[in-house]
Amino acid sequence: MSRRAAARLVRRLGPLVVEAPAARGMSDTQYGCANHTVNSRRRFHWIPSPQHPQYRRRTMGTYDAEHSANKASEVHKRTFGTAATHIQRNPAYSELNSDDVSYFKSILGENGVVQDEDRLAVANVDWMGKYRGASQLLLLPKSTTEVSKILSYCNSRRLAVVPQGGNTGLVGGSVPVYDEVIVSLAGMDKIISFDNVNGILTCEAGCVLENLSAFVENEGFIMPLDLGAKGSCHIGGNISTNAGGLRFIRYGSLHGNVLGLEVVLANGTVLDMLTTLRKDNTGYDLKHLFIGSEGSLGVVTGISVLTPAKLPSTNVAFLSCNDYISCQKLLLAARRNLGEILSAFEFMDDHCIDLAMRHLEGVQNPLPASPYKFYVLIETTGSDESYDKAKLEAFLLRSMEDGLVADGVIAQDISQASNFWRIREGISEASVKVGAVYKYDLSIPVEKLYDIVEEMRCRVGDNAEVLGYGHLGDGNLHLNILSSKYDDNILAQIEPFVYEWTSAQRGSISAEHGLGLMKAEKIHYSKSPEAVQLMASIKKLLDPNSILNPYKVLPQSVL
Ligand code: FAD
Ligand code: 2HG
Ligand code: ZN
Repeated sequence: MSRRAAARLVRRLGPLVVEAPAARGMSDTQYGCANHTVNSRRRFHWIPSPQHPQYRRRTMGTYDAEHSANKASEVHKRTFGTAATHIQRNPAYSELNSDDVSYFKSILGENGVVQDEDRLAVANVDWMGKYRGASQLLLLPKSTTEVSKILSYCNSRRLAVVPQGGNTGLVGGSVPVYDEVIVSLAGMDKIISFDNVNGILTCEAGCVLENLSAFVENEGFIMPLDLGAKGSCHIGGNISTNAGGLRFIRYGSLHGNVLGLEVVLANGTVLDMLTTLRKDNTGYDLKHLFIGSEGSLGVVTGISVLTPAKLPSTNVAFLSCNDYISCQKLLLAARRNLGEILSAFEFMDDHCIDLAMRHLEGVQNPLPASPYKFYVLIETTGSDESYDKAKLEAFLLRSMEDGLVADGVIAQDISQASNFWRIREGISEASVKVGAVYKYDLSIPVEKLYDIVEEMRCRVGDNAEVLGYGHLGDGNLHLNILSSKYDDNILAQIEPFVYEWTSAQRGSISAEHGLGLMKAEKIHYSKSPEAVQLMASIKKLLDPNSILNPYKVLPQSVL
């Protein structure tokens, strides 16, 4: 080990006061344990969403076509997501009338039927303030039976429906395009049971992820997924988007962790697949059709999910690297040397750090203002405090010695760990503060993953700022392109190039956010015509009147 490298790491390992825990509303017992090991996962924090009046005020007006979206019969020109897509309202759908509203009141009561303009305005716009519909009705069922009655009625009347969870989706899937009835699962937020021997949670679809995390942590378990939107997103929304997030590298996909689902089909049929069995090979495993189908095949009402045991020792390191090749080598080294305790490997470029420092309140760069181009957040979670910490420290020293890590710091308490995570998780939030943001969520082989960021920088020049970050351990890049307002010329620099480039690498144009409205017409960049055709057949079988989440996921031409 070079003496310089060792000296730097030791310096960084010294106390680094970011913020007193009390100042962030934490009790002393929540953090700080022997040997500086962070004993708990990072703290939850609130992510402003458009539901919040403060946020709404700020985001309104970023969408250039917003005023034209108010009449059900207009053609929408979406100039942000996909090059000037024109979407025609499908005239086969009925328009809502007063008899419909009376029927919904008869099954849901007055409180379950929302026509109030302010509440509708919130439900009609997505988290980024980018996609806006013109629904006149928001329904709030409280049970599976009520969901079933709503869908059975909508199907017979041919009223289009958009299922909505926490409305944090990033591809325009959770809001209406025209006048679709919004069916929110927010009223279905009960935990049904928890098996604390096997760690199996059964709950309703409208439970907020953060609340479920708090519940299972109290029982000595953790949710298998975690993401920056945890304070608002619902588990039903997570399943419907097959959300990946920050624990994917350790616990894998929801396809592996979800044990059972209850789903209401378009015609109101309740499909009870809410099993809690670990193994069940009786016929086709139908739940997988609904995981990631973005509300286009059915409404998820109940979930059973496997929760891993909560382990006592967590460590978080924030590191800088001089170049992207070092990040790649570090990932390989982390897999080899941290193996069983590695629980996150996230990367950000220097543009992300600058943005986070500019827009996230109370956040500090753990490393001195530096010329470094890349930053990596590594988390380990294990069962032996001293062993885990020693292992991480040895790994970091070796990585510095090998020149993979330029500088780094290990969190000394939960407040510091929380600050490190806040930077990574807050990039998305910071990105929407700039004005306009074009978001791409790509799966690309790790060795090529940063090439597109650099190419995109050359393409857009000074017209926009390009950020590259994401779940490096999963080969998932978040490419964000920021400008002060949505602009067709910028969009023309980005699309279709970004899709063509990704397709040429045999990557995916949606690693984890889904296709929604933004990429419904782009699926062919990642799927063969035969696969798309089979998807269309499944859609027609399960939803022959196409009432569920129209204009989303699949191209109009195949439906
Ligand atoms: P919504 O946004 O309400 O809906 C998303 C889609 O699912 C829509 O198509 C909707 O129709 C459908 N849907 C919702 N509920 C149901 C239901 N019960 N039945 C049928 N269909 C339904 N995603 C990741 O994968 N990884 C991340 O790390 C990540 N981080 C994020 C961080 C931030 C700050 C934000 C704003 C978003 C992030 N996302 C991430 C996007 C992600 O898709 C969502 O946050 C989340 O999974 C969506 O849940 P939701 O309840 O908000 O669903
Ligand atoms: C994340 O990993 C999310 O932070 C959001 O998936 C990414 O906003 C984005 O582009
Ligand atoms: Zn992500």
